[in-house]
Amino acid sequence: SRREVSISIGGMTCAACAKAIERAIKRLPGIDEVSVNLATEKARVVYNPAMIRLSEIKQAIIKAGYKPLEAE
Ligand code: 9UX
Repeated sequence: SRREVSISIGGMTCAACAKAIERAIKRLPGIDEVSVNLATEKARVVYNPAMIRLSEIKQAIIKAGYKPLEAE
């Protein structure tokens, strides 16, 4: 199955920040699509919930140096 989530992210100040988060998420298992929007401060992620948990995606964002906030 596939799940789409929008995660608000704090701490991005430039386009390279957004690209760094995209790279950090893309290399995780079970990720189908990622796009990070600097203007809205959100990441849209499509993933396979049988392969990865939302909490693991959030951990990758933290590890990259940013702050995942609420997800919907
Ligand atoms: Mo440029 Mo964005 O150093 O943190 S990547 S501001």
